[in-house]
Amino acid sequence: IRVEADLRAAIKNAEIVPYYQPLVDLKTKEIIGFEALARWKTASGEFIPPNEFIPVAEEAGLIVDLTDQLLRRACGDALSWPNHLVLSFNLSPIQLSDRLLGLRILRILGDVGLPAHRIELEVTESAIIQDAVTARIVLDDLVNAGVRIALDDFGTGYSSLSQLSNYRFDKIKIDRSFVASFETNDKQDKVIKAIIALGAGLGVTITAEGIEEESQLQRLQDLGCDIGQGYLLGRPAPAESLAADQIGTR
Ligand code: G
Ligand code: G
Ligand code: MN
Ligand code: NA
Repeated sequence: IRVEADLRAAIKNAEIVPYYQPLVDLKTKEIIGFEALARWKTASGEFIPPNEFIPVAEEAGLIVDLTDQLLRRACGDALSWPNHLVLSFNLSPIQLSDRLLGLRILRILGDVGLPAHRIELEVTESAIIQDAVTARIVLDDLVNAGVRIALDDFGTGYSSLSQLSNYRFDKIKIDRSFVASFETNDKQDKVIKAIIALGAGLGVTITAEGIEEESQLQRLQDLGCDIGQGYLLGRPAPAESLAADQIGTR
């Protein structure tokens, strides 16, 4: 556990940066965008994962500054990509109970000059349930401006299908725990199949996370899953190492 002072310094020195993992269209195999994943590289070269420092940032009241910095940087990086590529950015549950969040995000987009339709925000169901009134205000601000919303980690936690009919999501991301076990578990396969059917019925794009094996990719393609993400398709990488063939037109 890092102390608040370390984190404060890391933010001040911009030691926490977004890495990018490709999101791939499973029909065409084209990259359609990247998910930004925060990475803290300390002066000693050690990597601290977001699961460790995001909660500390939230408790120490540093999440607003950290998010501001990461989002500005990610939007700046996305500006240098071809226009059709989308930037996907994670929001943690506590952030959705801040009713100024939407306006702050829109201000950053405006400052950087990234059009709202090029960004997608990943939220979880539990985040929406925690403070439903505020979450709706925030999401409305964003959606009205043209930002897209993805429901992340779908199927885990206190998931409630009511969120799907209460709010208009553009995308559902099937949690990687389903993908990890679905070939060896026939019921899991049926669950994934049902989620894909749900997406088709609602007109919502389905992304499968955590694809590590060729056989998983093949099965997801057979089931008609729209988008894939995972180590097999590409690991999270720093902006400067996104290869020209990744962000170029292929
Ligand atoms: O990249 P990794 O699998 O270690 O990410 C772990 C968790 O941290 C994931 O749940 C991811 O959504 C979250 N995360 C990654 N980057 C960010 C970020 O910039 N902001 C927030 N709030 N969460 C993030
Ligand atoms: O909660 P969220 O879906 O935002 O977190 C995504 C996390 O999953 C990131 O920490 C990312 O590094 C991780 N991840 C991405 N692809 C794979 C994969 O193929 N296998 C595993 N185990 N983790 C992955
Ligand atoms: Mn995510
Ligand atoms: Na997820």
